[in-house]
Amino acid sequence: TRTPVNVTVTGAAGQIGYALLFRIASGHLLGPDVPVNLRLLEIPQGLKAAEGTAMELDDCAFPLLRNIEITDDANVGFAGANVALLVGARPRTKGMERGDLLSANGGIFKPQGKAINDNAADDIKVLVVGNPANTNALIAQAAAPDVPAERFTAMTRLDHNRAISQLAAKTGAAVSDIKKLTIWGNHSATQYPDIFHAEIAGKNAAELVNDEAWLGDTFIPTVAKRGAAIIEARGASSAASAANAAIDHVHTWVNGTAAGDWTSMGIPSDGSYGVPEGIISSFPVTTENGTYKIVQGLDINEFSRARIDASVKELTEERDAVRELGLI
Ligand code: NAX
Repeated sequence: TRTPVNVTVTGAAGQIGYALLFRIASGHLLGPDVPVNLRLLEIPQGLKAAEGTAMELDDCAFPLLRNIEITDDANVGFAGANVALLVGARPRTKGMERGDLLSANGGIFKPQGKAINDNAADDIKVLVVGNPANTNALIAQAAAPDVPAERFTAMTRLDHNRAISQLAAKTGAAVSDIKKLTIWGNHSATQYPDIFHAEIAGKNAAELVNDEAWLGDTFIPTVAKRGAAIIEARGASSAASAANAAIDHVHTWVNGTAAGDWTSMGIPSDGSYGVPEGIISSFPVTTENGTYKIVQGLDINEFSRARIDASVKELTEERDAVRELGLI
């Protein structure tokens, strides 16, 4: 039998946490033959609810779930962690400026990055879900100098999945026929869902759609503003779909992309496609044996260039702001 993998989830008592933990414990994160230990990290006010969730996890009698530990101490929460899902964050509240938001989240992600640095397993993989996800990941990464920078990633897989679904609806294609879609940039309203290299049953998606007005006026804003539309309809922000995307992100990272396809991940830039080195930006990536590679050599047309640049500009501004705040 395999050694259990230690999976840490922060914000475990929140709504994404509730949708996420049962799927991790049932084997959807890592695979149907991989036992897991769960570490639930919460703030003191969240501990009791996390204990309730742990009771329900017990009651599922998941064959793959070995043990559950609940803590408000990051050093304990990340001890021996192989996978860390950083979900808990400080949301933007009314009247909050970007600087306030970034410094409040710096107060969470800087100490968590240090706790990962000091306590996690050597093969630690980190996914930041809590917003602003890309810059929170940058803060955590900067606080973990002993962990290879590429282990810190931010979630744009929900945007990726949303874009596939919108494209399937527009073209009448099956979701499973859509490949090579890309989310570029920030997980924010400036993100750029790119269909120019996407394929639908082997044919170029942009050529099939052949409707630049739909692309600019409908597709891109629908994907970018989907989070707000969910809040409007549901009265609460995306939870199950966000948890599903976190599962997809880690599963793909660990188990690889399919031949002839790629995925989107927020990762530290190596300078590819003119994205400044070091910022955590979304790219098309392939994965194999637990590592990822940026897909190289894609032609970037003018339409795409302008949108990638706009999102990257927002990321460099966020980076400059957290640098000024002494968070990186
Ligand atoms: P909830 O408010 O339901 O849950 C957050 C939980 O985090 C709470 O239980 C809180 O006690 C806990 N928490 C706060 N600070 C913590 C800390 N320092 N350590 C440990 N736990 C802490 O939010 P939820 O709906 O679950 O969303 C979580 C985050 O995901 C938010 O930042 C949200 O903006 C972000 N999202 C990111 C998405 C993405 O695609 N990257 C999409 C979905 C979601 O909006």
